[in-house]
Amino acid sequence: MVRHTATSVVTIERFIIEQERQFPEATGELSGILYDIALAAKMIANKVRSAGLADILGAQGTENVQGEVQQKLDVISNEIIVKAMDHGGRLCAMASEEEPEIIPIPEGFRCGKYVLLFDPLDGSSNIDVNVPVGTIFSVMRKITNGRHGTLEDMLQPGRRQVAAGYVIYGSSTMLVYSTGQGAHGFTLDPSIGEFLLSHPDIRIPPHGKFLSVNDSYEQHWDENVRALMRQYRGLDSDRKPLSVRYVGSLVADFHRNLLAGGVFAYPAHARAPRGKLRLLYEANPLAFIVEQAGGAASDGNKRILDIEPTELHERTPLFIGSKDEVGLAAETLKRELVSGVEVKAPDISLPVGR
Ligand code: FBP
Repeated sequence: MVRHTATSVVTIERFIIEQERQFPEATGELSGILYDIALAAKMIANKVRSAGLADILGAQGTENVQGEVQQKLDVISNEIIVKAMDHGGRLCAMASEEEPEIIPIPEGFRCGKYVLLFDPLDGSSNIDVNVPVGTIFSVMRKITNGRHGTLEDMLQPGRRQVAAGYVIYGSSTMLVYSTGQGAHGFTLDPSIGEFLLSHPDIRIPPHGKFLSVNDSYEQHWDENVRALMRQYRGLDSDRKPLSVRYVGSLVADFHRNLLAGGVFAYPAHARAPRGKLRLLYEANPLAFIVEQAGGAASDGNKRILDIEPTELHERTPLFIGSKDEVGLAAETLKRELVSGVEVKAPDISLPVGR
């Protein structure tokens, strides 16, 4: 495999082909899916960039299956991805945060051997205030017989992903993805409309600098979570305090911590007993990326990628980022704490990222 540097002028298409060449049995279908996602990302970036000028800011006036108000750009991004992906003959079904049910491949289009799960525009409630938003995607191999993909094909544990990634629409537009051969970042050069390799083989620092958490939920957290947050802040321990950074856009918070080191935490709490973030198209793809970059992801009790999904839109608590801080989360949250005193400490080993 050619070792590129950040200065090599390498388009994402060329990089995908070079990675594919390492698998003589590859058919090119997965590469085709990644091309189409890159194309959809360019189209969404164009909409997001000009959102303030075109009448596409604000709410659509509808709610999605999560009971969230859909932003106009949520609906537009969802349509762009479905239209970019449904006719390539590589997918047999899709699932989106914005759609209650599985999205079938229309009759008349060939069905392929993969399924795509995606969050078309993560953090969309931030669009109107010009805060970075993102697209998150996950690709799984079809496991059922028959032409069309089914719920069973979607409900696979994250460790079975064959590719995953995200796009961040921030000061620049970046696409970060992995097919299990490291995590690589590409920056969109708007002057030529190409994603160029800018961050080859991303490695997340093992010890974090930043803590991303919405602590307005502190009153609803249980004692373990409070104990964990105190440690992240360097209280009750000799740990160096983490600096708090919270944008409220998962992709933006995750991306910062991936490059600079840190932990994003969205614990379960009394009002959200299963957390807020969705397992299949938010936690799983980002967990795949962070492990490929040497980090870790846990729900506080289990490795995210080992969770066996049971519902299409199920939620999960999420602790993701630098290995040391995620390890501390698993260690602290597994402790039995009775009125602040530890009563039992189980074995907490987390698998080491790539
Ligand atoms: P969606 O916009 O895709 O529903 O994402 C959920 C999200 O906005 C994340 O991006 C973000 O991390 C989180 O919710 C913020 O939640 P809260 O407002 O409770 O802190």
